[in-house]
Amino acid sequence: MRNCRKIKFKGFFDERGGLVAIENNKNLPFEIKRVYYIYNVPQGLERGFHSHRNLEQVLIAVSGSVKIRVKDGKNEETYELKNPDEGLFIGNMIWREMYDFRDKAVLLVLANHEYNPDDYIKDYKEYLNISKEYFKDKDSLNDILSTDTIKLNLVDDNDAEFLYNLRTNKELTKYISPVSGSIADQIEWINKYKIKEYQGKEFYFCISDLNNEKLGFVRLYNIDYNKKVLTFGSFLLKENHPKLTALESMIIMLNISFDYLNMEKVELDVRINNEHAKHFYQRFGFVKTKENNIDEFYEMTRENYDKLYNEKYYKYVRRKIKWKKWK
Ligand code: T46
Repeated sequence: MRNCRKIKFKGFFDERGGLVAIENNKNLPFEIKRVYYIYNVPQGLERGFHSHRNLEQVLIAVSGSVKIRVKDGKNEETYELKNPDEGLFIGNMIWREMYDFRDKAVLLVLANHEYNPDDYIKDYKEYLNISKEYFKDKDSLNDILSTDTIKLNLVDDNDAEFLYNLRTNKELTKYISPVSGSIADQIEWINKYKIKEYQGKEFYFCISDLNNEKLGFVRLYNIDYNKKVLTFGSFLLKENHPKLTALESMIIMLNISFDYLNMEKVELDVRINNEHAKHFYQRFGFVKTKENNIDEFYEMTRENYDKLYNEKYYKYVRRKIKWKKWK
């Protein structure tokens, strides 16, 4: 489902009850400009039946429960909100219908804009036309993140268990920091990451094969749009992954960095004793720039990338996609 997802808030629970705190841009992807709530909805009545051109909101059932049917013009999904420590982020261009209000439901809504009646699209046919156009460009992101053998998807809650399994695997995490805690902690971590993703500060991908078997993860972070440099890392593949997975993932990451995010340089660091990774990056065309007692630092410039792409990488992905610029 595009532009819509559940958010889990951290709850503080003790014998006195629970407390959830929400702060702009911390555990909420935007700044709150308006708060409203819907309550006393007679049983069986439905509300909504519209989309917003620009407005983004988070809906929370602070009491009782409510179901939300959302549509993006192509997909449809139903979410049930019944816990005050979870919310539903609904971005712009999403059709919503709220129904089945139960148990004295109070639906709290946090919105990133003041009320504006012109922002509503209330006619479903009109919505379908506008949303089709709107999502056309956005879809290209997922369409091109694939080769003949793998595809990449931006990480979400459904990847938490796999992420947990890989990051608690001692062998695999010899050279990166392992995680402690539980799958629930990974979900919370992913939720925090999603805010950075929304702000264009970081992109974390789950790599899978074309049968949807998950193979690993890779991340672009420290994205600096002024200096046009970012860091590549958190590259983790499960044991016995197909032979070309690392190479193909790397090529897609560089394609995104240079041709979508418009970077001039991609940097990475690797533990000095991680011979396998060092060898891989060097063979791939990364150039070592410095080292300290713990890490070696490598970089790939745009010039180098363009050259290597045509000479070496092209045959693996067979196309270099010119992305629309992010910024
Ligand atoms: C949405 C869903 C989740 C205002 O005057 N100011 C406001 O900020 C809002 C939200 C509404 N109104 C007025 C406009 C209507 O005369 O309140 C009346 C009821 O609003 P509406 O029929 O739009 O309510 P819902 O439940 O169908 O939709 C509301 C929000 O409008 C909408 O943005 O996403 O909740």
